[in-house]
Amino acid sequence: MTQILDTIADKLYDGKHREIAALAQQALDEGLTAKHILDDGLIAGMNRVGQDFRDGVRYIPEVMLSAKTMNAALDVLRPLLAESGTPVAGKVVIGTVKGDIHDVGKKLVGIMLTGAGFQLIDLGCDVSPERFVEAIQNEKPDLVGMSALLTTTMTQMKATLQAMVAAGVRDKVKVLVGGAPVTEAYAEEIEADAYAPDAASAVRKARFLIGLAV
Ligand code: B1M
Repeated sequence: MTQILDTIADKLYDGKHREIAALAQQALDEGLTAKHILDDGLIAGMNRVGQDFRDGVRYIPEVMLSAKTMNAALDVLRPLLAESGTPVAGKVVIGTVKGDIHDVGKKLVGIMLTGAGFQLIDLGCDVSPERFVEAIQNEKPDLVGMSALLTTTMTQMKATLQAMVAAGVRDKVKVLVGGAPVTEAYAEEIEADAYAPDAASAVRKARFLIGLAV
């Protein structure tokens, strides 16, 4: 049963983006859940990539291929991760902050929010404070989600919150923050409304923030 998960983790590590969709499908056909495949195959493989990237054993082009592989697998798992009959819960604008191009975690949070019934406006990566403000003015969301993966870009969350205050839109939305270097303490410090460590808790926090049962 775990053989296929080990293979998925290895292929993710090796950046085999053309092979991963078939393997993800095979794992589903073998009866594994999308969450099991995500947590114990894909994310397990990505954690190894992260360690070797940090240690200088893995380089940017290889890591980009691993991210591409992750995205190809998410395309297969998306309908199952997002499966729900939930009526529209609220509208969310989400983006990775300025200077940061990591998009896998943000996408995953978006998939889970969509599955929980949220209408999602994904601004993509490298989103400036001005673009977040513009999206709040145009889309009138209930919630704004910011993702950051770098200690150097998480400061853009504070800059974005300040831009929201300056534009007079801060009190019109709830703000949820997350991403590997972000913590509960940092969220409190910058006066975000909530922090979530992973995609599943992002859904719980989002529901709580807009007053739905968790
Ligand atoms: Co980058 N990178 N990277 N990278 N990269 C990290 C983040 C790093 C930890 C690697 C390491 O050294 N071990 C390190 C950051 C160190 C630090 O600042 N503390 C790092 C670095 C240094 C860099 C560069 C600076 C390298 C360089 O150029 N010298 C550079 C920066 C580029 C930039 O953004 N300006 C860079 C580049 C890249 C690639 C382009 C090669 C590629 C990204 C491609 C892409 O995303 N399309 C990449 C990757 C893939 C990684 C690692 C290996 C994997 C990230 C990932 O996809 N994780 C990463 C190491 C690691 O995290 N293990 C690393 C899987 C994903 C499912 O998890 O994104 O954490 P994650 O999301 C989680 C939670 O964090 C949370 O939920 C998600 C699901 O559970 N979450 C939220 C995320 N957003 C949320 C929002 C929420 C709530 C929860 O609410 C709104």
